Amino acid sequence: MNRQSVMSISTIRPVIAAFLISAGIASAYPEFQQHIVKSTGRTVNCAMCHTHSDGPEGAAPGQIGKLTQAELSELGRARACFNPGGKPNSPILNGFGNHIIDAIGKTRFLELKRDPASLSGLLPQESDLDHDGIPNAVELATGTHPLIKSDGRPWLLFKANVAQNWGQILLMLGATVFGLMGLKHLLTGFAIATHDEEEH
Ligand SMILES: [Ca+2]
Repeated sequence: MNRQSVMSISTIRPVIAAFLISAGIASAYPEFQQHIVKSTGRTVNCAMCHTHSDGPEGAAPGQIGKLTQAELSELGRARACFNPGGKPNSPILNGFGNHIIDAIGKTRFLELKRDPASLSGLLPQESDLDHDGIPNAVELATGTHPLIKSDGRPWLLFKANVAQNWGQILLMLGATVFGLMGLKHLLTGFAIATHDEEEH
């Protein structure tokens, strides 16, 4: 790539970014964040779905003003994922944000701005991106982060841990019960032996 090409890309990139921002194309959708905060009482920022915690607008890494030409192309492709199954890879969205658009499509997502409470019910109910045992849809509804394994409602994490490790838990319980039974028999045998010695 020659110097002229580099200069032309660096010249065009802010223009494209400014256009996307001014057109509302790169904007976050606060309706969803506001609903989660209101319904769960938890503090949730843009990082639940976006690459940057302050949202897509700005010039920091992960924000629209910092995107490379290739990332702008990916953003454009992601924007066109109006129907489910488009496999978007938007650079301003994180794995969960892209998962949402892939699952329900951009058109349905935008419709849900008027009914953000319905979003969790439309996501794949079994999908669990961080493998903590709590499905993404439940994490969204309870205000925890679907990509952070350690972030989950304690009771839900406890239930998920029990469900994932019930085999080991049964083995430990069994070993404990048999251990106590063995100790009981040992003590009983010791008591009998002691009693016999005293009689003789
Ligand atoms: Ca999870």
